[in-house]
Amino acid sequence: MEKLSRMSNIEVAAVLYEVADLLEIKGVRFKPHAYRRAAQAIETLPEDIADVTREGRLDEVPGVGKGIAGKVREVVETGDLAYLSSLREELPEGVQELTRIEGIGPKKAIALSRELGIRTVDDLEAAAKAGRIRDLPGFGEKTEQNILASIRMSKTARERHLLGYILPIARDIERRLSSLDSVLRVSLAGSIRRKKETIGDVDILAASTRPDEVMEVFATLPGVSRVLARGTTKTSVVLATGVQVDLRVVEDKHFGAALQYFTGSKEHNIALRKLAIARNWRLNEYGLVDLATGRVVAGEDEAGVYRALDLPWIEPELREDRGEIEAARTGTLPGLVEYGSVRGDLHAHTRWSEGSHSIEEMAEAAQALGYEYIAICDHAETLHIARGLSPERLADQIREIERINREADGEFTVLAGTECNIGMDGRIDLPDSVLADLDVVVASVHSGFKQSEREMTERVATAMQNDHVDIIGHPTGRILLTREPYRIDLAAVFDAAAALGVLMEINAFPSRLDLSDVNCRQAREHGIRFSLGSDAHSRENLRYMEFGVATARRGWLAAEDIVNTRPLEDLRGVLRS
Ligand code: DGT
Ligand code: CA
Ligand code: CA
Ligand code: ZN
Repeated sequence: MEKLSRMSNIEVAAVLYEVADLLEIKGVRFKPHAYRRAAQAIETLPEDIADVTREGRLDEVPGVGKGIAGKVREVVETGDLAYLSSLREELPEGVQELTRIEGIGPKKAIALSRELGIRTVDDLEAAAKAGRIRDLPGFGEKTEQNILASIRMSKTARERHLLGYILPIARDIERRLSSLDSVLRVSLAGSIRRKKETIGDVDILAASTRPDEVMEVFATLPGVSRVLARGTTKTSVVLATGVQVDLRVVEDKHFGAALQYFTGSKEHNIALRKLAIARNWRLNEYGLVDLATGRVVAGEDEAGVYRALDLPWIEPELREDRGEIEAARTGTLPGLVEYGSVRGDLHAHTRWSEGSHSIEEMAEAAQALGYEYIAICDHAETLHIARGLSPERLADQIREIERINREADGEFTVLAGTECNIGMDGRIDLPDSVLADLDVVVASVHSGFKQSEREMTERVATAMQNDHVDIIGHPTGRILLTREPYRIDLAAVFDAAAALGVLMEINAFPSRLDLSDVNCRQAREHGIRFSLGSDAHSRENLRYMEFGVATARRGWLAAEDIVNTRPLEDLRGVLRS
């Protein structure tokens, strides 16, 4: 007898997340954190939360205490939570939606709702555009402008998704499809194959003689929440995470041409088509056809399409019409850094500051990834929100790292590092005597983003004057889909860094990817060398490195441009002593 409703782990977690948000809006302390922790645990639980609940094992789920366990049981059994409904009723209408806009806290949201009757982001945008917000006490003209800027960012955020979060999901679908007997070939296509930093939708291409069967499996995959359109050549679905996935099924003989076409970018395809037209050929998703004779020149495999146009195959990451076709034509395509060529991670956090795992756990995970070394770069003291280390604690950490290295006996090396903070005046928040004891010093800006371009440029340049600084961390401070880069004269920073031998980080954390692909390419022209860092806050995060490599590849970088593709001894030679 199945009495329980079948709430998925994600649905149960969503209820707890909303409770956390509402408690936070109300100004309740500690409880939001507890609800969020429980939601995270349930979201990533390998078992079905409904089973765990039924078997009375909720106390085994980390972060689920007695109080929250009762709530979880109610959600699982009834599909609802009375506590959540009452929280919703307590707040003026619209407050929850408004607080999703960066810069609008609970107080502002309540004022907007009460004073101006603003309930939705659309209301808010209209009011800001009409200049009706500036006169509210505590708002002003500048706030009104900031609100409009934040709304613009949040609109893009609703339409696009971070590569780092979507790629594993897309690969999972790819794997499920490739295991079908009816599928001959399958590949990701579109921006996700080009590894663009954000993804509008996921495109997948399959070759099959039985498209109906493939579409049936696809439309009923776990995680599909809505089928938008269903056909034999194209089916579009929306996943629970809100991302749209398009599957196209073609005949095997068209697979190469279709893969080329649906990988894009659109601009790359247009440039490529020009080469075909110049030969009186036609290039589309079915193939490359000689219009004079009707002969099919290519179409079965993708490299064949490029070969027929006298081009080498072009890596998907380069297909943005940024000169790659010209480079291919003249044999000057860069030899891109490979995904497997990183030998160590130069930016990882541990439990010593805001990370979740010990130094040893991080080292073991890094070794399991095939690395030779990892640099532990916890925050320094002034970053209080991240529980930064005092010079004394850092000295303790260095001793701990020395002990671990003695035990590892050369099999693997932990580098002692820091991610120190660049103060408003460019000063580093650790004394030189401490910096001198470290193998790797990453210096980053974490506050004061509103400085003028001149001040910020000066600030970073001052930091680089400190001989101990090896790397500038996440050099533009952007948070994808949330926060624009701070104003800074990158060309000036790159020139100074190249002269001083300071490295620029490519921070691989999915929401950062900083430097960006375009900035990497620009930096390289200024003679910059790069370091790749995952900015991992847990063992699992070390896998983010892939997105940093993708960014480097999209920035036309080779292995030689990136210092942590080198063996440890070489790397030590590159870091400033
Ligand atoms: P996205 O989804 O916004 O991150 O970017 P894409 O590049 O994945 O774009 P999407 O999903 O609209 O289309 C996938 C690919 O299909 C695109 O990269 C190139 C190809 N494509 C789509 N529409 C057109 C078109 O009108 N002309 C050409 N030449 N190619 C197109
Ligand atoms: Ca797409
Ligand atoms: Ca698409
Ligand atoms: Zn940082």
